[in-house]
Amino acid sequence: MPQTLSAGPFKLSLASPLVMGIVNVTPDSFSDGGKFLARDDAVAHAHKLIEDGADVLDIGGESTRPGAAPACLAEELDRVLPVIEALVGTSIPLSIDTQKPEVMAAAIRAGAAMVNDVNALRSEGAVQACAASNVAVCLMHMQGQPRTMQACPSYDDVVADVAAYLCTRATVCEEAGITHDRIVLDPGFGFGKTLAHNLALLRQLDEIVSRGYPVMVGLSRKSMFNALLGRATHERLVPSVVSALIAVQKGATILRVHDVAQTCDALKIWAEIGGRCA
Ligand code: PT1
Repeated sequence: MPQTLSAGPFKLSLASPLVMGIVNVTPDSFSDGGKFLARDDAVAHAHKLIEDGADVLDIGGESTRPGAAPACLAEELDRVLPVIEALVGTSIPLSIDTQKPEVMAAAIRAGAAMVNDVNALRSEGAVQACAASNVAVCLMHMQGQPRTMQACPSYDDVVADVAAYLCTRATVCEEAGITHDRIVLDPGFGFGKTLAHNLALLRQLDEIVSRGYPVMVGLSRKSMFNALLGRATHERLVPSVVSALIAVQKGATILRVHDVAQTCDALKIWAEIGGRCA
């Protein structure tokens, strides 16, 4: 079932998987350049990811990795808006990775075509902020909050629970006027999940795909590869690319990754041997 994702002015074909490149705009505590350097770095990195073959860029100003503390609104706006403004003229759609409705609204005004929310638009006003425009939305499953979510994740049946939650959130969005062709679901690898939970979600990703919405996955460099393989962050390229390809074989159509060039290589091989593209 080849689908099209409607994201602002873009109609994105999902007949072959899309690669979403990650652009983090969080200040590097080791540099003296402060926020201007972080901005310039982010914009330069974004151009590199486009050159490497990214189909979409995901711009985020708040870390959501395990243990991370929330960013304040002014800080987050100050990080992401100049980067969106600098990139909005480029050829590919921009996604804003945020949980805050105010950041969503400002990013949409600046030209973002997609909202990627690890909180699945549960913040007060988030659904409305997206419904008021024609952006695509990615609804991700998370148990708990980033700061404490890995303390003791627990599910009756992780795949069934995550699928049911995502469908409920999609229904809320559709009732608010966000049409089906603007909605993407994401099981949220690493967000309140043990290694066994993450592996069950990857093994049975087709069950989430079968709900009829495009599925995005973010596996890139995550600590599940440390739990499984004992690999430090900089040693997770191969596991990340391999897992992304497994996700694609199970029906994922958007891959949120750091390593765009290598992921595109994997997809090229897969397409050449007849991966589901027709
Ligand atoms: C994701 C995702 C995201 N991940 C979507 N957005 C992050 N839609 C940010 C670890 O275990 O998967 N999907 N936005 C990054 N978050 C994490 C979580 C980073 C866990 C690292 C880990 O190492």
